[in-house]
Amino acid sequence: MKEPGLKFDPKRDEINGLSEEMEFLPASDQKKFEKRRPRDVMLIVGLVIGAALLSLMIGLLVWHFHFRPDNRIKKMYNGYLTITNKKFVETLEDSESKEFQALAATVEQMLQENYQQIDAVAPYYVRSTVTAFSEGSVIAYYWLECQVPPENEAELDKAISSVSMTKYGRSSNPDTATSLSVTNMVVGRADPRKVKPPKDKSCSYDLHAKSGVFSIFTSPGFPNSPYPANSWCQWVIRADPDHVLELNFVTFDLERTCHNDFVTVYDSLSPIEKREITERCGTYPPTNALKLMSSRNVMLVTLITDEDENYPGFKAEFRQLPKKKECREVLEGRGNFSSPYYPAYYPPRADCTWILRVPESMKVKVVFNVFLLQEQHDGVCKDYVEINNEKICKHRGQLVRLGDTNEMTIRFHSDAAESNRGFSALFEPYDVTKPCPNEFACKSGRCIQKDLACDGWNDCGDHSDEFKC
Ligand SMILES: [Ca+2]
Ligand SMILES: [Ca+2]
Ligand SMILES: [Ca+2]
Repeated sequence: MKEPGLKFDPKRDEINGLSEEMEFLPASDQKKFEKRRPRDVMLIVGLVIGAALLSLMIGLLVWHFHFRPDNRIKKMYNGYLTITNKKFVETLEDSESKEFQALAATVEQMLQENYQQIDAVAPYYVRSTVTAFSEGSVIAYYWLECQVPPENEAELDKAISSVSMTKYGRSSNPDTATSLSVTNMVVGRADPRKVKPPKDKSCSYDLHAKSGVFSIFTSPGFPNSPYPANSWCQWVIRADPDHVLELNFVTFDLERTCHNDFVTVYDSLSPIEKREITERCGTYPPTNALKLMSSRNVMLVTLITDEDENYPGFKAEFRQLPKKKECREVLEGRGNFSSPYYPAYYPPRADCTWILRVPESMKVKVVFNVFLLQEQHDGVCKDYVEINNEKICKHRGQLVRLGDTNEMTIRFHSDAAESNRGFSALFEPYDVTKPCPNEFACKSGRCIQKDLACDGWNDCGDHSDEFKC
């Protein structure tokens, strides 16, 4: 600014002007006067252009750093972590309590410090908000908000899902009273439709289960009016420590298209996909009621609806049951067994074993009349029944297996998300010498009518009735 300012010295100009006036008038001197003019004009024009260019440059810089259209998009993640050096107290269930707010602030600060240490996250990190706590020692559920340009989105997703806070375990706060030991961090990208502002408490309910008796809740308006359009409702359900939750939808009638209206149940207090037990829409009659189980003492139910076609909604009942310490049984002779809590959906993270024994001269034959497990992803069974070292998660029709001896071990495993109805099975002794009296014996151990053998149809399921024809 200084350089052009010097040239355009108002004082000098004034003097020039004065001298010109003093030299005035004789018309004959017009020439001299005229001679000076173009130089002044050029100077002014030059100054104006210079000033314009300068302000344009400044303007561009200001725009670049302050007003450039912000293409960053808001991205929400959610998850939970386990704090091992804090004890759960009941007041932590109430988000208005002093204890809740103090611990939430400490966790939020720890999350902020940790996320800001990660190069791939720090530029996009906005804030963390703790929404709930539950037992074990203390589990904190939270939302994580980021602002990221679309081109960096995938990279951020990857960075966040691979963060393990065990590595960044302690808050750097030197005050040991607020230092947290953190393990078991689970976090994932939130489906934008399932994001509710963390502090929004509308249509949000906190419930506590009782033992033995069922408590009830319904979708808004049920049964007098359909649920409202554009709802986002949640029910936070808790049980006592060392209990699990049973949730039954007594009535369930939602729009048929799950993309529009849906209920999601989580094995967590965060609506996190990795802990989703199931997502349902449509209708479930009482004869095929939807019954769900949690793996711990918490469950989250959400109802999300779109702008039109509102249905009656649901009525649900829930109660708490003592958590089984071990899922292992030894059964002798013949009998029935089923996935845990059948016909309720099996709980996530279940591992059960059945040892089946029949008289020594016999073999064990097991028949699954119902077999509905989470289907495999990428060729891997997430939930499965293991028989004779074979992991099975999908089977059409009756599943029959024969043991090699008079003892058979059956294992059941479910992972952390997505449950299904499970299985119902029976076992009995199988006499190798006369396996199917008056019937045809399939290789699998299944018995079929004699006239179904060699009729050109695979009745056994393993083609053994069509082999030696
Ligand atoms: Ca709808
Ligand atoms: Ca599963
Ligand atoms: Ca056949």
